[in-house]
Parts: sequence; C-alpha cells; structure tokens
Amino acid sequence: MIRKVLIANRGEIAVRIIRACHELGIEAVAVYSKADRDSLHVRLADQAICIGEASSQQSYLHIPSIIAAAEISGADAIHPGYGFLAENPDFAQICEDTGIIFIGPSAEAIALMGNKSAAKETMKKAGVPVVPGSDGSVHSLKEAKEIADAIGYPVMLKAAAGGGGKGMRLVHTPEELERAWITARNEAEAAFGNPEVYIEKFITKPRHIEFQVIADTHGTTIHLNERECSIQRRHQKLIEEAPSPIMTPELREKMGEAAIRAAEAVDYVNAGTVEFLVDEDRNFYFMEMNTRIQVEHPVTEQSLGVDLVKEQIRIADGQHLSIQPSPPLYHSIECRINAEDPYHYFRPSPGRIERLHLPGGPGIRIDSHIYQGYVIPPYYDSMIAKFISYGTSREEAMSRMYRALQEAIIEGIHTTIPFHIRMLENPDFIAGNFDTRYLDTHDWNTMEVVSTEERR
Ligand code: MV4
Repeated sequence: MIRKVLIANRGEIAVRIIRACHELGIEAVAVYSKADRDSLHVRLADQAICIGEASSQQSYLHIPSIIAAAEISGADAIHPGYGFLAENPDFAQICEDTGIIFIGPSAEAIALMGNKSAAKETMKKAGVPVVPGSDGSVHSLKEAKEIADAIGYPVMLKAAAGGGGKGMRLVHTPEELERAWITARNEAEAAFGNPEVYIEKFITKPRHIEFQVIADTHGTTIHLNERECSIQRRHQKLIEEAPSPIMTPELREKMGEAAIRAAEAVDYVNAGTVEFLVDEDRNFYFMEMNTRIQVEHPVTEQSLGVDLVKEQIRIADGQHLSIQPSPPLYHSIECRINAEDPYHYFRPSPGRIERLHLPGGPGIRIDSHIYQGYVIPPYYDSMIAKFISYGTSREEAMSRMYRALQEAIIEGIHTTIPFHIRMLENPDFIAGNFDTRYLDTHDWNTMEVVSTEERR
C-alpha cells in the first residue's frame, strides 16, 4: 500500500497532487528549488526537501537529487506531474530500479511514444488512423521527394524526436523541399540530438481533439471522452473544454475506440492522452500520445465527476479502476491564466501579487498555487492559475467562466484574463467556430483577421 508520495513538481500541479494524496490518507512530500521556498506546495505538503538552485536543470530536472529526496523521506512512490521529468523514460526506469513506484506508465511506453515517428508506425500497425505520409522516418531527400509527390503538396516535415509543435516545417512546393529537408534535419539535430524526420500530408484547418484514456494493471483500458484544445497560441494551449463543440456520439465512439486501441497497442498503464487532428470533414488522425497527466485534465474531471489524480495513485498501487466510461454529464471549460501581458505579445510578467481575489460560486473550480503577497519567480512556466467552469450546457459553462473572469482581481502583475474575457465575447468562440489557426489568423483583441507578419 502506498503511504507516502513524493511530488517531483511545483506550482498548481504539485498542489493538485498533494490534495489528492491527502484525500486518500497518503502523506505528501514536496521538493522545491531555492526560488520556491515560499511556494504553496511547500506549505501544504507534510514534508518538504530543498533540491537545489533556482534553475530547473539544477532542481526539478536533477534526477539524483529527486531520488535522494525520495529515499531520505521514505516515499514509496513519485508523482511527476506534467513537464519536467514526467515523460523522461530514464527517470521512470531509475525509479523502478530504485524500488520507487513511478506514478505513470512504464519506461518502455514513455520511450516508444517519445519517438513520434516510431509511435506513428506502431499506431498504423494497430489500425489507428494516421495522417498519410512516410512509414516511419525518411532516410534521404530522394525518398522524401517520392513520398511528397505521391501524397501531394503541401506536406509537413516533422522531427521524430519533436512533438508539441517543435521541429515542424511546412512545405508548399517541390522546389521548397530540398531546403526544408536540410533545415528541418539540422534543427532537429540541434534541438533534440536526433536529425530524424518523417513526412506527412498537411491538414489545412485541423482541430486538436484529444481523448483521455486510463488503464489499470489488470488489463482494463477505458476512455473518458474528448477534450477540445484548438484554442492555442504558438502551440501553447490557452482554453480547453469538454466535450468538443463538434463531437457527435458516433464520432466519439469511433475516436474513443481508436484511442483505446492506441493505448492497448503499447500495453499502456495509468492515465494518458491520445491526440488527434480532425479535419474539416471530421476525418481524424492520430498525432501523438502524451504519457502523463495533462494541464487540462480538470475539464474531463468536471464533465464526468471523477478524480483522475486519485485514480492515478490507486492504479500505481495495483488497484482496479474505480471509474466507468460514460458520455459527458456536464460541460466544462478551462482558461489558463498566465502571468503574461496579452497587450504586448504575451510577454512574461513575473513579480509580486499585491492584491488577490479569486472567484468562486456555482460551477467554478480554481486550481492555483498563488496567494496575496506571493512573488512569481521568473524561472519557470508562466501559468499561475486555471479557472475551470462547469455547468449543464456549454452556454452555462461559458457564462459562469465569463462571470468568474470579471470577478477576479489579480494586481501587481499582468495576466491573460483580458484575453480570456475577449474570447468569451467572441462570436466565433461562442459558436464553436474555430480551429488550431484561429489565434494565428485573428487579432485576439479586435477579432479582426490579420496576417501573421502584422502580428509578429
Ligand atoms: C500537423 C498539422 C497539420 N497537418 N500535421 C502541431 C503540434 C504537433 N503535435 C502537430 N501539430 C500539427 N501537425 C499535419 N499533418 C498542424 C499542426 C498544428 C497544430 C496542431 C494542434 C494544435 C495546434 C496546432 C497549431 C499549428 C499547427
């Protein structure tokens, strides 16, 4: 039985995991960097261990310090949260070798899904729809040319070791291919230490729709419906919701079945997310699998009334799944509140929170680590809170979110709250008419269509 969990993370997700531990009667151990001494996760945990300097490399990413903290505190398990070491197969393997339970999938599943081209091949073999393109990585320019000619332009070159929008290159014509091939490989080598690229047909106006899956160690794998994640800026999600405004019961059944097949193909255990691109004709294609709990997991929780983090811990403890599949019961929307100035290209805005009032009331959940007087350090991710609304319809979830955003007072720093208010006034957002390019083609403040050059 798991009695003590070390949380290898910071910020709101560390707080979220500590809450799950406490509800399960499990002790929580926080780790923190020198810049996070006054962080909420340190206060809420039963024990806290300083693991190093402010920079992530010397703290939250430093495996030996985290393993040492687990051993010193006598933790039975480590929850990695998201980011940092969550999808590092070496870390999962070291936990296993040290006799510490890693609350997540196997190192093998993490490694396989980490190579995007290998993952795609595995999915294709398992019968999961994939974007037409190369079978795995492409080995020469000649081969790239042949495949591009066969599938037709435009095509995308993607780094095998990339993901989340890193290392992608759009190619419109055969003339552009040679340069793109060289630069894509150079960039992939520089960024990931692996030059491998694969090629696929470019889907022009895709929506990003992902399925939450969860599997126990006894062979049961289920899906918990989809999340719509198309409102993104430079591959950073800003708003997510469940269910997707374009989903139908028939499409959900087909995509959910594909998501379960994807997880089963890699013997997946614990919580994971299967990402799909959905084109204008609602054809769907496997894109990536995220082998971690995600930032946006609360919209699934609030649309179904489940607790995914507690379920993760139970699964790691060897228990059977305690939740059943179900169509969405409620509609839920999440707005990511970042310490950024949306009027100046979303530039980071760290500093002291001088005054704070967080909203509440019916249908509002706030996941956050901030408090009045807290100083947001400049070293980490700029997300400071997640506003999650839920209600019996999308309209109710939207009006509750709008009300909560208006109610919030966060002074001393800039936040993305004005952006979210504008989005909830936006007729396209209200109607569910958007795709992944929405914020690259529209000025968020005026809602006017603008070219990318104008916006920088
Ligand atoms: C694509 C695509 C169009 N066609 N692949 C971006 C993140 C990475 N996981 C894959 N991405 C894309 N892949 C093909 N064949 C468009 C994107 C894309 C995108 C996808 C999801 C959410 C936002 C996006 C923003 C720009 C491009």
